[in-house]
Amino acid sequence: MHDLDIARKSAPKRLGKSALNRNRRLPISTSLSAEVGQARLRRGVPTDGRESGHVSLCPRYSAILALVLLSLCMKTGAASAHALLDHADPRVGNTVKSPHVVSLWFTQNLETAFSTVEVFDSNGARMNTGNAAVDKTDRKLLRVPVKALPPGTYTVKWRVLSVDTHTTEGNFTFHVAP
Ligand SMILES: [Cu+2]
Repeated sequence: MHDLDIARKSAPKRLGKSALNRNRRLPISTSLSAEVGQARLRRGVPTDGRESGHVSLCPRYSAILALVLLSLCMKTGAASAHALLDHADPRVGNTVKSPHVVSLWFTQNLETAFSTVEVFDSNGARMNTGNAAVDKTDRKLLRVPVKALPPGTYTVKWRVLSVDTHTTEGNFTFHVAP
């Protein structure tokens, strides 16, 4: 599911600037050859000044490449969790006063355009007044405004696209106290 190829193809389009910078290093990490070091030299990437021979650069690049590979493995491992619901407000299963907004926190950053939350009453009537939006500063947070909710049980259905391009969905209920 989480091969590096997918991450490499999709990440630069979807991730922020810092992630882009990280991903520029990806081709190097996937090719453990001295030619890569030479390519970097030709492109004017700063070196330690020992331009005269790539042989002396190899151990240095090998160490860097090993670190990049290691961090990639760790990133990929974390990504395999997909975006799952971490917690919500109102809390899952809790009884609360009528909220104005339902907030859901996920385990991964979300893609705004493809992440939805809908709130239904026990008759299946839609109670959210607009579309869910990912918070601008916390992309793990998805919020949806709701009508004034009479006492009862409400079902929250969510479907999210995380930045690792995987879609997950789920639902939970909360209660509004009489
Ligand atoms: Cu995933």
